[in-house]
Amino acid sequence: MKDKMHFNSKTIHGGQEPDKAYGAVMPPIYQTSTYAQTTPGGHKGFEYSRTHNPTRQALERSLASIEAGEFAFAFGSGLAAMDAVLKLLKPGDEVVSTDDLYGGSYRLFTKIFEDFGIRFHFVNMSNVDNVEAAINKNTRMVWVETPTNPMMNVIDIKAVSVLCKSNDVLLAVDNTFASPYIQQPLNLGADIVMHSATKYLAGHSDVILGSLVTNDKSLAERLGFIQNASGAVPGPMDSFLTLRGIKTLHVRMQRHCENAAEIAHYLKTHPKIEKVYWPGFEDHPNHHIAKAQMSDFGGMLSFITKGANYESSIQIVEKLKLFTLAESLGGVESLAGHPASMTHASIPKEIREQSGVVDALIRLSVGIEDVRDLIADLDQAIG
Ligand code: P1T
Repeated sequence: MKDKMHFNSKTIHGGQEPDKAYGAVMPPIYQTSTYAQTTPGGHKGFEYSRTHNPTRQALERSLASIEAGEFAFAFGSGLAAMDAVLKLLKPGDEVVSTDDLYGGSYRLFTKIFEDFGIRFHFVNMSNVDNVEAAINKNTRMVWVETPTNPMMNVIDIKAVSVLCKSNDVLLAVDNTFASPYIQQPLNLGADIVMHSATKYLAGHSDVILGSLVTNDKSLAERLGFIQNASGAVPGPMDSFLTLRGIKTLHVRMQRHCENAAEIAHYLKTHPKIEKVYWPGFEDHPNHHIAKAQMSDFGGMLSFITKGANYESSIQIVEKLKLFTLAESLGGVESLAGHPASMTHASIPKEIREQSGVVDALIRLSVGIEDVRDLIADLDQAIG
């Protein structure tokens, strides 16, 4: 029965059983580093919390269920999860990555892993031919972020996966912006799906956590080994909070999507707005792919006001009252950000501008407040 559940039941029940000790409906926060053994190796399945912890295990089972995967691993942050994926590689290996992606991901690739002899090619994946052109005999992995942060480009996961399979290349997808409510990359041919669970999965801006899910047993064995050997695991409290967040993912996402759609349309017809980046518009370059691979368009959007520059965009985000000026996204409260000086500041200006992350760009993470209040706030800030 539980195997056949629909998504909106999986968020609540997927992989979950009442706790074996006392029947607690929510898994207890097993705040322990170690477990008593009767004889060396004689234990109840847990020996040390870097390796396994019952609260983290409950979260990992939930993550596997909602991403339609078999094996899941939780990490201390989204970047720690990415770090584990990159440790599948060896010096000399090459990665083809989305050119428009979270600044911290770009920094991890270029400032850490390039020093270990891994080469990254950043390409515009809105056109899948660009991925094919960048693959060579050393390519081991394609890294896709879709929708992209912050330009909201949409990449055809299925088409990239066909390309990866024919070239014997791993496909990893950062599903943070969409969430599994909207898009399930493993079902579209990805080998690994990664999340900054800090965002929509946990959903309340109160935890930093990352996750990986795969259906491939040998990849799972290697990722599990890396998780334990490198040790970037989340604690039981953060695992508990993320698991609690997931239980309302579907109802939160529905409202995030509705509110973002309304705000996108409001901005598009606003006389002071130059451009709105949101995949739900029919004139979005990959709207047809978004419609095919996503069940809705998400809670994120970016925009530029007419004649805007660095200073005028900063003025707008400072004027907002209900939208909080902050890094991050995906929480119940609305956030506004200025990518050039905040989330994407670690990407050199000339490189970020090539993918559209100009000084005038403003990014919104639309929360689940009453949308009339959010529009009133934007109205007074844009003027
Ligand atoms: O912050 P952390 O949990 O380590 O996740 C990193 C990360 C990875 N992938 C994507 C698509 C992300 O957006 C992030 C984190 N992003 C922000 C903090 C932000 O404001 O964009």
